[in-house]
Amino acid sequence: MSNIITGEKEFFKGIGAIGYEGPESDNPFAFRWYDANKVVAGKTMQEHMRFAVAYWHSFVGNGGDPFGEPTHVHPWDAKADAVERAKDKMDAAFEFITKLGLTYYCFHDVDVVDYTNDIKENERRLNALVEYAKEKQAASGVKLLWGTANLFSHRRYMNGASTNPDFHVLAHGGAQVKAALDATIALGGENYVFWGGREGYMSLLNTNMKREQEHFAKFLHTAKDYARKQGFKGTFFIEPKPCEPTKHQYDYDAATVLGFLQKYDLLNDFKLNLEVNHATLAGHTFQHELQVAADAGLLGSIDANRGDTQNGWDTDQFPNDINEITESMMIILEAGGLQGGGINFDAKIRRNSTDPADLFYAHIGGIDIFARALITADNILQKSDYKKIRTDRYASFDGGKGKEFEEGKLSLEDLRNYAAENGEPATISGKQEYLENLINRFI
Ligand code: XLS
Ligand code: NI
Ligand code: NI
Repeated sequence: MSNIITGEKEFFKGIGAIGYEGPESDNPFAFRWYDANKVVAGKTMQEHMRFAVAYWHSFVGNGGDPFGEPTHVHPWDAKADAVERAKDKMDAAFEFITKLGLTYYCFHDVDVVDYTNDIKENERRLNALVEYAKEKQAASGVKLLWGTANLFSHRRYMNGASTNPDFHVLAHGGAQVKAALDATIALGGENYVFWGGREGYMSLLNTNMKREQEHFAKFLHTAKDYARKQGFKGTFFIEPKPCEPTKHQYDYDAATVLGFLQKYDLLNDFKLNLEVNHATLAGHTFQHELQVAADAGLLGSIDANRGDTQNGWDTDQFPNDINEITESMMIILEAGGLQGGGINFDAKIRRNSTDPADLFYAHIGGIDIFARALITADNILQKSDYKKIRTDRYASFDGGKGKEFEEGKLSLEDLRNYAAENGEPATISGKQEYLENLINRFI
């Protein structure tokens, strides 16, 4: 838990600390499942989840869409001076996070404070807010889960940042990453994220894909070497996403990034930050992405949200699908947890959710879904025959010729002879519906 801290002004008046009240509670300002200190599968809920509030969606996003002007007019955005305005925003952020009783936040450089086109002025602004954040963190116990740099909004990045065909633009990306790394390190940030928003292409006709990907890898090495030299011990995360804003992004999905990290010798320092809506845009389930990462030892962190099954873009809604999240928590538990990361709500309230309370409802719902899913997933793994059914499907490889095959002792002729001697295999059910029912039974 963190102490509630407000600035000179209270931004979320009338809403106090959100506490655990249990599933029977009808208080919309309470957790029904998330009980931070409750122990599940050997760890407290807080240790499992490490929930983080995303600065950009919660305190910067304004509800504007391609068809309409902002609908969220933030009271912390009033002051004329950029640094003073940013301090108000930080007051609001820490008030919100501490009222929810959470212990982490995440930001892009430009979320913390507005940037100009002057690198020195940007560094001055960010430094001022880093000093302010240090005080807020010390007073509240809230920590930085990860920092990152926004290398996709400014017009100079329209053709990418580290994959831009113009070296001058790449260098500007480097300047921003340096300052964001310095800020992350100064604040004791536990991880640093690279989401390649425009690292990809709109048209292959004007793109040298091989050269761009080599630049991307070189850029990551350069940033990583700098951070390590400054004493950064945390993990770097790559966040896959297949498309949007570019037509094709190089970090398409977990499997693609795994191949990239392997090819460019980045596996020692980088893991994956997986986002639900990015998985579905790539044509996968979130569970698939988690399993790919877990099997490669790269399951670092999560950006929690959900997409809309009727829409083909990143709607970043708050999670509320209990089946999806329960199956995800089963994979995370079986993998031994997230490596270094946590669960960051990369999700935004809808354009027409305009009450200050809506931001609370959204986070409370998302937090409770994960907490309930954690309990359910642990029950399924501990108390059902789920694991046994899956293990038994592969029993033919546990001994005899199947085992010899796994050990590389059989030739193609051996396979042929085994098949010829043993006739037609029996049909063996995959029991999918049984397992689907089992999940629902425990929910
Ligand atoms: C956008 C991404 C972004 C990253 C951080 O789709 O999810 O928010 O998480 O740059
Ligand atoms: Ni994200
Ligand atoms: Ni996203």
